[in-house]
Amino acid sequence: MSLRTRSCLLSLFLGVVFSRLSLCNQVVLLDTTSVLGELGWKTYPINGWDAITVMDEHNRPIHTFQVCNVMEPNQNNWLHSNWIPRQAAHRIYVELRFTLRDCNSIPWVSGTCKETFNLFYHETDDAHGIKFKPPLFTKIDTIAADESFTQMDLGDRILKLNTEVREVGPISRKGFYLAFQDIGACIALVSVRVYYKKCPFTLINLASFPDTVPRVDSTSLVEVRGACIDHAEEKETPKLFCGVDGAWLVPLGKCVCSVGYQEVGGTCVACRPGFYKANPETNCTKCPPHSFSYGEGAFVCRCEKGFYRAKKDPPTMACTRPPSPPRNLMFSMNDTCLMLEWTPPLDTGGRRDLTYNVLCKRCSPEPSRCQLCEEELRFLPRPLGLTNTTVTIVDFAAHANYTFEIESLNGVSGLSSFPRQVAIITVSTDQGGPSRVGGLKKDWASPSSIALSWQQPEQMLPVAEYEIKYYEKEHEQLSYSSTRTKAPSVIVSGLKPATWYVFSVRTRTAGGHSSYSPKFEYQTTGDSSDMAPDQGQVLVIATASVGGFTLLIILTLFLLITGRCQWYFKAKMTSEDKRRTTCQNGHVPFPGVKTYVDPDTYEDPTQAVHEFTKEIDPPRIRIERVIGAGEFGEVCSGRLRTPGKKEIAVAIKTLKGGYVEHQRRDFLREASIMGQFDHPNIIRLEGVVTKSRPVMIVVEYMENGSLDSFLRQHDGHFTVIQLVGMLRGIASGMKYLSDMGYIHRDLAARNTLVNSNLVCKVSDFGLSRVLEDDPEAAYTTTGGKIPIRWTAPEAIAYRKFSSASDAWSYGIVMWEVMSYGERPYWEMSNQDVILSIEEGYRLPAPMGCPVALHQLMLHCWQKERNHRPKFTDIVTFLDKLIRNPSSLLPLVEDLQSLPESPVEEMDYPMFISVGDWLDSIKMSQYKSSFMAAGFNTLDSVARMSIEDVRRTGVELIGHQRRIVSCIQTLQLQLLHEQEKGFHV
Ligand code: ACK
Repeated sequence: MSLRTRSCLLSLFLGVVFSRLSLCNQVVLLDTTSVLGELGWKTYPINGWDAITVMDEHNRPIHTFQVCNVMEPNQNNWLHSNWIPRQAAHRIYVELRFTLRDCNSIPWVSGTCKETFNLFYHETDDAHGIKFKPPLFTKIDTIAADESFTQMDLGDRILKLNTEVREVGPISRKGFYLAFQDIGACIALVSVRVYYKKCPFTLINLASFPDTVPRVDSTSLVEVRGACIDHAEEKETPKLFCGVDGAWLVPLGKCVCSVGYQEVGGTCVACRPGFYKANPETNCTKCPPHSFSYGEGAFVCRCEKGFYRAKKDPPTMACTRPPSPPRNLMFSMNDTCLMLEWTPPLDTGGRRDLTYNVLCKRCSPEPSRCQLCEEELRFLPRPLGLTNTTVTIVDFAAHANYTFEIESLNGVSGLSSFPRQVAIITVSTDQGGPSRVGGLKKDWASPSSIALSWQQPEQMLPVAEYEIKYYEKEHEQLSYSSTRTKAPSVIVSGLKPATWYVFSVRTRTAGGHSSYSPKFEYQTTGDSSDMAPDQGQVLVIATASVGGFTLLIILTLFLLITGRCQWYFKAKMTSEDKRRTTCQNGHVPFPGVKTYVDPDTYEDPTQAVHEFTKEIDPPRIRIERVIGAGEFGEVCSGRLRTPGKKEIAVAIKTLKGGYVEHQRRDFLREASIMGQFDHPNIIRLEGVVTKSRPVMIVVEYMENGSLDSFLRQHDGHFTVIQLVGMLRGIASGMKYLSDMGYIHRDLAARNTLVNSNLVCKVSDFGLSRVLEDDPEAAYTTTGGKIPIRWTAPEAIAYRKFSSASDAWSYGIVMWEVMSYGERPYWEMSNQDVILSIEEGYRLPAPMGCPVALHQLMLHCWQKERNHRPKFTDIVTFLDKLIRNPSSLLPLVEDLQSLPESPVEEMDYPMFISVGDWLDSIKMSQYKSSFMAAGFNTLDSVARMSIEDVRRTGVELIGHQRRIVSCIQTLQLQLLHEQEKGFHV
């Protein structure tokens, strides 16, 4: 764009009528002041007009024409220009600058003196000169001076310069001549400028409008359509109107910068890398999460690897990925319905359009013989595209094993080549879900309450709670009430006197609900109450069993620790010993239980690898990313395809190149060991790659990685029951290993892996002999490398490793779990740890640790290894705690703050006020909150639910637990008082 055009543009302002225009809207056809050479204009007659050229201060010629024949009559002096091309003009403007002498100022002039001159023009296509004839010319106007001068004094040159402009048009020939007729005036024509007007090139609303010549007809405008500038597009047709005086009028419509570009100072500039513009009407914006743009001018950002955009996703949306699998898949079943329930995936992939598909396989005992079974079953509401986290299945066959895979999907699942992840559950229709409760019996009854108890069902999964349904026998059809308890007993209160009630109970476990027990009918006593003869006794037992149950456990453990109960374990061991037979390693396995074979006993270790592992064809493995580093090489995550089976997620340990033979042997040793195990709490070996490079060990993938870092990342996130559940899993895995005769030697939270369902699995077997890899392992004085903080004293001192030393390590793992990954013995040096253990010091209970668990830890850390619990005892003990969660309520810190003789103290005396009661349970700080919430009588407190406790403002979980457990005792006491009252 020329400088001139730009300056014109500056003077043009959007949306207004451009009244004050500079010269930029004029196209000059002739300007005598800029002609450097001869003008070559002609005069008639010769002695009429004089052409006088003077030089200005820049030495440029000023062409003037003068005439002053005022004394002589009948003057007719003509001056005519050269041929002036019209160019695009339809209407031309002639600007004359001249001086004209006042006749009065000239002495002696007669009436011949004039003060005007005439302006003429002649249109012609012929540019080659004309033979001058006045009649050829058409008069434009008579020109008079606005100012005339009285004296032409060349000394001080007082010139009064007149400027007159005349309009001529329409003109249509290729050019024209101008002529000036003097009829007796005294004139000096100083300059002649001929021009036409145009609306100049301009940029408005990102559109360019070319130079436009206005219409001759002054009443109509020229409509001009603009062209969008580079990288812009029409939003609405851009238009301007060119007015007759060269002014642009009325801008309409506009262009906008195209996608990938944004407007900066009237031009369209490309979006920078990392930015994009998908819509012409917006500005460049930063790429949404999980997407990027490398180049300039991006109109969309590309998704990062592993992330996708569904067809209907707008480019403004973050890229998303398929969801992780559903969690906590559970089932419950009755005779006709099987209900699957799960919780949504941890990772929804960043989308809300989550759905679930249920796939059913029916498997015969031979695992490879599975067939799809969706067709056979009826799914309510349907098997695919579920939006709720539950599905009911009917029409299933009895005595069948169904495996259900629940897959989470979202809008990008179909775009990912990554195999879908599923949660799997196997349901045996023989099993009927959790076992039903049987033997519901009445312990006692009062006019308003009935106490019931029942047998705990024998089953694999611990009972989370019991639900008791009851209704008045007479009003069966109307409604029923229900209550829940964690213990296998309940006091149902608020009943009518002398009324028959129908009760049934069901259990809830991680596997879902059982069906209800058969119905039992019991009656409340009449108002004049005749309590059962043994009622008093029952009450005492009930009080003791609720209030003091935990303490009984603690007491038992205490006796065990002090050796008083050793007979129990010894007796057990003796009977077990009898059932065992000796095998290699001095291990005593159960008959019929597979025994671990040490690969080192093979002359050729490769033989052990062949025997205990499966060789995997490398193309079946897809390595996806590195997740860590092992001693032998990287640990990666990836996928394993097995013909006829679903792809599964795996972890792949690799042996780095350049290894020597003994390193390869040590690396594969872990696989030979792992391949012998098959237990849900032991990491499962999928296979090995030994026949090609790199050598690999492929194991099941554990989504949450190692337990220690997982706990540290989720400090305080889990309930005690969840933590105990994890510990139970580890104990169960260890029981399996010890039953197999395998000694781990490096059991620690860092060597335990956690999957997405919080299932913990014992891992790291290869190093059970050398421990080279464990960063915690330190050299002992006897030369071995040992993880001091986790290892039993006899193993540190004289390398006496056994399942009992594994039990010591298990106690440390318990401590790690309950402290959410704290480092055992904190920053104490290894040497100090050894010395303090020798002196009898043991790790104290972590904060919030139930007494029962710390006692178990202490039990595992007995100096005398034969006094430590066996893993089978640990599993049984933890199962009991899980079945009786109230036994986990007393925390070590609670006990420490209570006076001695806990059993008696837990049996509270009868209080007069709520304040006294809160004082007695060391919760005085909540007195005013209880009062404010209206809980100002002991009766009302006894009816408080956990929600009520929270609502009163008790926020600390430990305090909530304490108050709720004390409310249970209070209820019993009040009941007891009430019953005593009946006797009075
Ligand atoms: O704590 P992490 O995430 O869990 O980092 C370590 C890393 O590899 C080096 O050992 C992780 N890892 C090992 N085995 C597995 C597995 N089977 N599944 C998932 N992660 C694993 C471990």
